[in-house]
Amino acid sequence: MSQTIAPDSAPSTTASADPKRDAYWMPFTANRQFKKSPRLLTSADGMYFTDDKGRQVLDGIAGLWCVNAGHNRPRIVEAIQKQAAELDFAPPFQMAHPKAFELAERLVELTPAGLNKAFFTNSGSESVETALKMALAYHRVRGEGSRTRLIGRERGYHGVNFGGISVGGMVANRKMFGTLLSGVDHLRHTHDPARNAYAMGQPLHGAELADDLERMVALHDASTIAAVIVEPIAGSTGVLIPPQGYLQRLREICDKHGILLIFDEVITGFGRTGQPFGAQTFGVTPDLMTVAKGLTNGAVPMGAVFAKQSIYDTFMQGPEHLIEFFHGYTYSAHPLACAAALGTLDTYAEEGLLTRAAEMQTYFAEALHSLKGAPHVIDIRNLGLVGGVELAPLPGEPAKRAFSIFLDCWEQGVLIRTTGDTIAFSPPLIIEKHHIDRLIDTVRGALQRAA
Ligand code: PXG
Ligand code: PLP
Repeated sequence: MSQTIAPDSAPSTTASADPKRDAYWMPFTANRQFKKSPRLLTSADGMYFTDDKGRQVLDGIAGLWCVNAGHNRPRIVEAIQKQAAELDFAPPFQMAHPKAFELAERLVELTPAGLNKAFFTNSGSESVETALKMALAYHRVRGEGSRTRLIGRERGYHGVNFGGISVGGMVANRKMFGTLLSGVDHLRHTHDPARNAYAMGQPLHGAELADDLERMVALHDASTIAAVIVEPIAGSTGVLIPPQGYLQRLREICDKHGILLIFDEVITGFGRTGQPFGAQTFGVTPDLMTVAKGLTNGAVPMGAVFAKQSIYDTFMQGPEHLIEFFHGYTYSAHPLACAAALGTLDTYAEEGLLTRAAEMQTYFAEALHSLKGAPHVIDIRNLGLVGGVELAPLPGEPAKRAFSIFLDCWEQGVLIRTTGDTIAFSPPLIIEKHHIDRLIDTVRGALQRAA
């Protein structure tokens, strides 16, 4: 007999200690373990969270790579409060509200030259779906509808929707979900500890890995390839900094073959690398660029896709009364999100935060690299205010050692993030030297205590 799904009336076998914690199915979380010993945050200010026991917890990861200006910033709080009382919602299709236009104008002053059109979404995942669809539709409108292939990269993270996991390269995020989008291929990732371990900033070796794209052109023919999507720095899969010359090479090959280059700047956007966008730090301009997270300082969900003028212009053909791009979200350019983003941009501008990572990166890099030689550490990677410390895995138990470091740091009042056996740092850009010292010293202590 085939297995059947238990009737809803069957008693739960997974009930948590506290029945009030049963209903919430948590994302990307070990639900049963978490509910037995939850970690709850109840408020936040500046560099610190407060937990439900009243402890102060230093935020070493800007929430989840998003709270770049630190928590509870007055301009953002006021903007949201005011907006909620003034205009709660405006339909985004065939209608608009003034702040959507204002925000787009403000944003394209910050983006790399040429990326001067902004399309709004509600998350990084939606931004990725939007950019992939723009790329496909762009070629089709131009009369090159045979360009349907999308190229991603191993160890890429592009959110969790079907397009994003198709071009993404995190195996755990893909393997449960069937055959995904067809016609997708992947470049090799650039992680090469044998040649690049403990590199400060951009590693020396690996520009030639971009030539994988030439191999794909040889295999599939350029006339079938629409776009390549990469993160300038792969964050979620362990902080992989692009080798010197790699992104330039990718740009050149894309240009040679008429392939669009998409940078997924959901993590690298809004000051993380020392310039407003990674594209500027690395000196390579993509055709489409996805952002989210730091756009509103994490305060209201919002994402965006920036497109080159020429891409936008390609869509603006045909009768003027017809919709040019059949895509959008109920909450695209939501008034609360626009208000939060405007408050965020004001805060970044007033405090010089979009270039502050460049000022802090030497101190941060030296502190981070002082962990070389600490127990279990096998590589350290950094750029701007992003850091990765890779640990040797416990034999046969990948990710467990790093997670034990995460738990130890949490006990010490410091929030870090681990992915596989890499500890990731991405502190708010307001971080001061004494916070960096505490962050690194706490991790050092945890490494010394760890099995
Ligand atoms: N692209 C990139 C490059 C990202 O880093 C997304 C897309 C998806 O964004 P949303 O807003 O849909 O989550 C991301 C998100 C981690 C971690 O632990 C990183 C992300 C999300 C969750 C965990 O590093 N980045
Ligand atoms: N599902 C249904 C039934 C809907 O009507 C809509 C939007 O109207 C959606 C999904 C998409 O929702 P959203 O626009 O918030 O992504």
